[in-house]
Amino acid sequence: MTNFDVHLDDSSIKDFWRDGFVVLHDVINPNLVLSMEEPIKRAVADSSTDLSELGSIIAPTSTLSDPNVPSSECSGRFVAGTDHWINDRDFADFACKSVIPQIVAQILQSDSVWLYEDSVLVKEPKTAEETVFHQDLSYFHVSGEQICTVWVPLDFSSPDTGAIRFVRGSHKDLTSYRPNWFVSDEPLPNTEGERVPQIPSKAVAAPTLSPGDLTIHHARTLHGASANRSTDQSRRAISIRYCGDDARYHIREGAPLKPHHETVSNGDILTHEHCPKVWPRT
Ligand SMILES: O=C(O)CCC(=O)C(=O)O
Repeated sequence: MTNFDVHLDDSSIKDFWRDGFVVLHDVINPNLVLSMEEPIKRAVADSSTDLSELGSIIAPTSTLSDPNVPSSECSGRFVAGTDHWINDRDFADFACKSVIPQIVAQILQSDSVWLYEDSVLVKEPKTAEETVFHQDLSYFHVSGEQICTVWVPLDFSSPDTGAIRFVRGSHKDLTSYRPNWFVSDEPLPNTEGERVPQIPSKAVAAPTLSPGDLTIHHARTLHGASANRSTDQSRRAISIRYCGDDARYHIREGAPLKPHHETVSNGDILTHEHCPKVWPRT
């Protein structure tokens, strides 16, 4: 029997499987979360050169600001990148050695957990771009039920300041939705599936979060995030994607590939060094 430092109650596990997401308040030491401020600054400083190499699919924000909002009120950038853990020890420790993998093992009800990727997602103050609704699974070259994303905010985040939001129960819909450009609902070229439909606002849950809280959503759950209307507060988040026992490689036409995906076949278990086992701890 694996020993857990953090014991989640059954209701959190039930919430995840019923709603497709769970909100966990005060589950991780806020000082640990805030210790990622400097690594995030490094990642953002590198982003002008690294985004394309890292396979970011964020479209350039300058072309996307809401035409109905005066430009003085939408001067912020939405900066994002992926796979920071591969070259930065702080990100690797956070994704692989913190309390997060064991929380994920409990939520996914999985004996083992593998890291799929991490990402940094910063919406500066006055960022007009919303993160449009999408389904993570359509970007991932894996399939299975035990696949999730953990979203860890470094700032207070509310619907006014760029909080993540979820379409309750949407993980039960087995439709494959085409991946989009994240800030535009235009699907990525050559991808398979349906376009993400219009989402009625009453289906959306938008939690308010502080450092120390996190959310976990199922890879099929439709989700997005609001604009950051704050004039002085960034919305910084680290998002980490994990797989459990039943996940297998499944290459999806048109979705961004990582180099090691060229070396795997559909149905393979996740054994690659760029998809390391992070739970149980070795
Ligand atoms: O932080 C955001 O704006 C969106 C996050 C997201 O969609 C994700 O982490 O899967």
